[in-house]
Amino acid sequence: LHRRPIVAGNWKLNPSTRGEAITLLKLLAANFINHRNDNNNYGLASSTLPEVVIFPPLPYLSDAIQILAGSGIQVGAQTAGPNEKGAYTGEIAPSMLVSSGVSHILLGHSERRTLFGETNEYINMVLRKCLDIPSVKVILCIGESLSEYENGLLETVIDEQLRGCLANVDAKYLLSDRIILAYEPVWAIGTGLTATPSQAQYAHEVIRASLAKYYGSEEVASAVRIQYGGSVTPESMEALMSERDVDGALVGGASLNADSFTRIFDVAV
Ligand code: G2H
Repeated sequence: LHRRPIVAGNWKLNPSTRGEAITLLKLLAANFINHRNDNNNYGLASSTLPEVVIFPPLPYLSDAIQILAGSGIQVGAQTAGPNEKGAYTGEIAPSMLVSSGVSHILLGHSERRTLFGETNEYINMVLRKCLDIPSVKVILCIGESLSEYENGLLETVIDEQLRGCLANVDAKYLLSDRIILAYEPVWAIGTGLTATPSQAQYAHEVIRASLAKYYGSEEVASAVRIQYGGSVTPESMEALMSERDVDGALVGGASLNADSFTRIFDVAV
């Protein structure tokens, strides 16, 4: 079974100014346009290349969409809320993002869970709103904390997160690639501690086993793409990608440097 690799850059709350964002976007666009030309020269069709998405802060989305047009890099939003319109000051609706040109929405990142109180139930509510909109893809993040990991709770936590976030979500959304999962062990995020490739592989197997049980379908479990996230660098990417159940990476820190992000993509090609 072939699952197309997916490499995503999560800029988080960076960079501080629009000027810096535009500089980074232009560097990315130049790198990827060159790459596409090289790959075309090697006879690689763009549909066989890994999917690439970047998630800049909301104020930079329209610059990103404009500057990256034609580069093959798609643009996503780092979060969204569960409401569609009305008196919800400060909120952002999934439909607003999609009608502004966003192709992917990141949900349930551990920073949203731990710093902003997002629960599995809340994430499930937003996820279902996103799935009502045709075509937008959701990258759903899950992963255990250090104390959960040390207490042998990885399997339990992953199962609970999947059941909670995917409650009343039809298997068709996983089969049709509208939902991509990102496994991010919280202890490896921004800490420089990457999970070893075999730790990542094991967790991805646990995720597929949970999905198979929950949906009663091996097909669902093997169709869904699972990215690894947590201090991924060009150096750590190769061994991670060689694991059978690792289908790409969700990259934070290293996505803020155009050359590092391009090198990470290259490993996934
Ligand atoms: C994990 C990851 C991207 P980093 O949060 O989502 O960030 O690569 O900086 O650990």
